[in-house]
Amino acid sequence: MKNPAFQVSILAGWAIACLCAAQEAPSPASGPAPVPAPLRPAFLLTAAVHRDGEELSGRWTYSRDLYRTGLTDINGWVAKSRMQRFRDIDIAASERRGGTDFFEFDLDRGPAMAIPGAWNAREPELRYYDGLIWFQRKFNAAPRPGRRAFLRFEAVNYRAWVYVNGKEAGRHEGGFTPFVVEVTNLLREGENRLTVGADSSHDAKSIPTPITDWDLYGGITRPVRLVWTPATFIDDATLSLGTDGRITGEVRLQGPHAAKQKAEIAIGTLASVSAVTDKDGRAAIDLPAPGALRRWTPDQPTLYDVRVTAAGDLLRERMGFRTIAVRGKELLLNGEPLFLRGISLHEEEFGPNPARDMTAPQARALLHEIKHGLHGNYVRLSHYPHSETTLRLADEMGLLVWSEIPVYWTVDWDNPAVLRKALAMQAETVYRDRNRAAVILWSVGNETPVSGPRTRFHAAMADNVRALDPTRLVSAALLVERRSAGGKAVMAIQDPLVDKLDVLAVNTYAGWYGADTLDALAGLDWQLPADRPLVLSEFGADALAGYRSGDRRKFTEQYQADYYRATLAMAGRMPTLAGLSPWILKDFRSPRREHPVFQNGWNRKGLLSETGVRKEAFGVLADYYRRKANQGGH
Ligand code: GCB
Repeated sequence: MKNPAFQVSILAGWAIACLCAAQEAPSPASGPAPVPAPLRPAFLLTAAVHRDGEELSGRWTYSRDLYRTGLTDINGWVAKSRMQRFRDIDIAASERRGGTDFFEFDLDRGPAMAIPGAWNAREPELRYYDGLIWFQRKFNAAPRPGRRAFLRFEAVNYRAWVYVNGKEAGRHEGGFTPFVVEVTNLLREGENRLTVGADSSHDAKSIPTPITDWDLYGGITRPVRLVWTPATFIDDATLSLGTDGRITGEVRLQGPHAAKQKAEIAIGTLASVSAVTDKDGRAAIDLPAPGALRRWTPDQPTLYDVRVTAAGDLLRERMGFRTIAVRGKELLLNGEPLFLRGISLHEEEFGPNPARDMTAPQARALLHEIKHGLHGNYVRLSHYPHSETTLRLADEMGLLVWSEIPVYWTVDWDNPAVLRKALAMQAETVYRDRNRAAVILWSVGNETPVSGPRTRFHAAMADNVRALDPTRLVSAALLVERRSAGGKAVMAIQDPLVDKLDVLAVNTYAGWYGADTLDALAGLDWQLPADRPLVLSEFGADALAGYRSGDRRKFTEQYQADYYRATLAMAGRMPTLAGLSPWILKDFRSPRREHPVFQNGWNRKGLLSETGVRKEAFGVLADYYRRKANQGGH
């Protein structure tokens, strides 16, 4: 019973659905990429954790759907299986009637798993499941007169279909960014049925493609929250400190009475200001930074309670205020030189079976190792937006952040629809995190081989992110080219994208991949643009914790430690070096890494094993950062 015409219409419908989350952006023509209009999701619900609502975490029942039946029996074409998600079957009543109704995918009686979290870690039989699973959670609610109800998903990897009481509420594509669907008119008194299809499969047009170096991690990986608002509500509020000493930002209302409302903003007890919304419900904020304002720094990460009131609604945030800028080859935090003592991090908690369930204690433990174990002040959150919990903790604990979306290795550079996806992901990330003082760098890509279409794609991303947020710096983790000149090995950045970047960043693995020995690193000559700061966004070598030999054998702890010594010595000869984020804090799951003795499904470049055991190289980097920190500055 295959119906090809119908399948095409589903795909077309999907493409439309992805785009309706954001306004259309122009696609790159040949020649220089145009500056696209900033994209804005329909609803943001900024600071959702502080809003009136209910977490829908807990046990959700589920049903695997390897043949994607739930996506092929819509629009009137009836497959043999009966999906519950749009039929809203009362199974208990059916049973009372004698159990004669036919249906499959019985989500009421299916197995259950803890949500949030990736299914791959929940059941052994789902370890390498890559496809569609339907989840169901029932909750009690009652429509509230004059109030609106929303479901906010912090992340579903990679695509999501959301149904409430059998009716579609929304769809989303992108595994690491939040989305909001309004359910005011779908809720009923009493028990409500929420059904979510989560599809982990990636393809040539997804971001990322299936070619990565991290685990599949499918599912509802971050919290889901039911949020209640007044009919007219504050959807978003943002503030930031500029290098001109002023705090600027905006408040956005949504709803029938969003225009001509007085919005009042208070920054702790230091300052308050008011502004009136325009016809679109937007009020611009501009005030001089109060004299007593304490600047946010990694050493003193001061956060203020920010309260925004308008139209009877209240939005609460915790915000820090700092400036970030570049002066020649220097990075400046609050006008003072900054060296980024960092490390890269995947979103994986400690333990032998991570589920990407980033609770506050889990995130705190990881960030604590960076801040207090390594003496760091910076973390590269690779290769996708990490959980909001992690970002809020970085603000609170004082760790600067590099943020990126998974435009990684390759994507379909020539495809305007893929570019629109990337721009929408960027927008979702920026709107989510722009109130985090910790975030200083937006990266537009990781290790993408240079070509015309690729550079135009990244250039459009760089323009987009600047338009969305002019207050932060733009970077990308670039590939470095190794050449021979006059018998010497020369490392150089040959990439036209540098013109679009404030901060240059390169990943270098000389001494691990490739032919260079560790001793050769001392002779590598780096040719770098002199006018911009450079960050080594990655370098690293695998080591199996506890594996030692008397020599420099690969995969030993000594090799990794010597690799760090040699690379840090090389870095010391780079005149524009402004920071480091070696690869990586801890071992992480990757189906790409199948060495049967040393890896077994884990990338072993961690300075910590998967359970948190420190390898020798941890001490090498910690000593280096301790000395750097003692030299003063941030
Ligand atoms: C890289 C990638 C990172 C990999 C790493 C490796 O350059 O950016 O995602 O995991 O190398 O271990 O090779």
